[in-house]
Amino acid sequence: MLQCFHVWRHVCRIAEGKRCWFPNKDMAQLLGDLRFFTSASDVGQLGFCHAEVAFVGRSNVGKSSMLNAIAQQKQLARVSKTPGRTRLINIFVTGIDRWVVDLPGYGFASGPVAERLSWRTMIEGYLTGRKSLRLIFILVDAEVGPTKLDIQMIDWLRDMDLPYRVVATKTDRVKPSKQASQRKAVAAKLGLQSGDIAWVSAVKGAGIAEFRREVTGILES
Ligand SMILES: Nc1nc2c(ncn2[C@@H]2O[C@H](COP(=O)(O)OP(=O)(O)O)[C@@H](O)[C@H]2O)c(=O)[nH]1
Ligand SMILES: [Mg+2]
Repeated sequence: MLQCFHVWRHVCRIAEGKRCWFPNKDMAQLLGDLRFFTSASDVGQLGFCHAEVAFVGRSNVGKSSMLNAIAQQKQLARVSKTPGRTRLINIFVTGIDRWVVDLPGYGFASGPVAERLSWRTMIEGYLTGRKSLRLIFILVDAEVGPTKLDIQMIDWLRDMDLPYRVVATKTDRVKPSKQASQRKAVAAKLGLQSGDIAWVSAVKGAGIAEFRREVTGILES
């Protein structure tokens, strides 16, 4: 009986014109099923997908930890730590064609100028070159607040009219008594309200369930 219900809902969704490859009961598992798909250095190497979200932020901001937390897998983003892959666009896939894209971190101090330029070309090419890119999550450190490079990146996203959302990471490092005021301060530095930014800790799990739902919702659409 339950199975019939799921099949019926699935058929209805297709009839509504929403491309949906999974029966509804599997939707909750969407991020849990994430697996490494491929790496690329040029947006032109990437094929079609239905929907993708990207994660960007400075090196060490907690991107890999965040990916592992939302996938509820300990080692998923380890892949991107393989030498040679850390400065590439890393694609994780779930379902048939829903992607979570891990972009190389910025702000590595001592890289040669040519390397930094090629990083910029690669990232900007990717961020402006994907029709299926629904949202860019830009991670900032909750305790440190947005750095100069974070602000540059956000200004650029705004100039390019790209859809983004700020995610403050490592919120466990902010004292409980300062959580609300620090969230407000981080948001204000970017001209935003507290509620406009996600506030999460991959280590303590705070805010992760909510953030997971947010990412799942985007990939499902
Ligand atoms: N306290 C705390 N540390 C974190 C958190 N997330 C990541 N870290 C630490 O920050 C460092 C960099 O994390 P990583 O995920 O590799 O950052 P990435 O370079 O942006 O991928 C590691 O030592 C992590 O253990 C968090 O939520 N809380
Ligand atoms: Mg990483």
